[in-house]
Amino acid sequence: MKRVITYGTFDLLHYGHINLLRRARALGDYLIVALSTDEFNRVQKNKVCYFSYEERRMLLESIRYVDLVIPEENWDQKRTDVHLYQVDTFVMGDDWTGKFDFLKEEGVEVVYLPRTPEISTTQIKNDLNNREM
Ligand code: C2G
Repeated sequence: MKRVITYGTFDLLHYGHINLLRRARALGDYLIVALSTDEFNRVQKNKVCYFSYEERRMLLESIRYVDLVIPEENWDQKRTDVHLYQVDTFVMGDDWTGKFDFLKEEGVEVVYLPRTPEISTTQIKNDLNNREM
């Protein structure tokens, strides 16, 4: 059983997120998503989410590619998470290329996948705001 993990906020879930989750799951047999908590988003990621952690968790758990959702509470838990959850492969979008290579020291394969270029949560918010004007 090859176990894959990825991390993120996944607010206003969109097809770019789904493209990432689908490809991450295809790298193994089991996909864990570490979902940024509201506190982590607000205090350390400077992100204000439209959906709460519980709402974002429910959405992620309804996706066929996702097997388990766990909380991401800080930047530093990855090194322990990969052992706690017996992870073989760590996956992130390529906007993070290089940032998590240290996980190779923990015996984990690190994969950065191309982002879906034309969509983002920020883009959605901006487009909706512009339409209202
Ligand atoms: N993503 C993507 N294509 C997009 C938008 C997002 O492939 N158009 C990917 C990102 O690269 C990331 C994942 O979807 O791998 C989740 O995106 P975010 O919710 O924006 O995650 P982020 O804020 O980058 O949090 O500790 C790591 C952080 O929690 C990552």
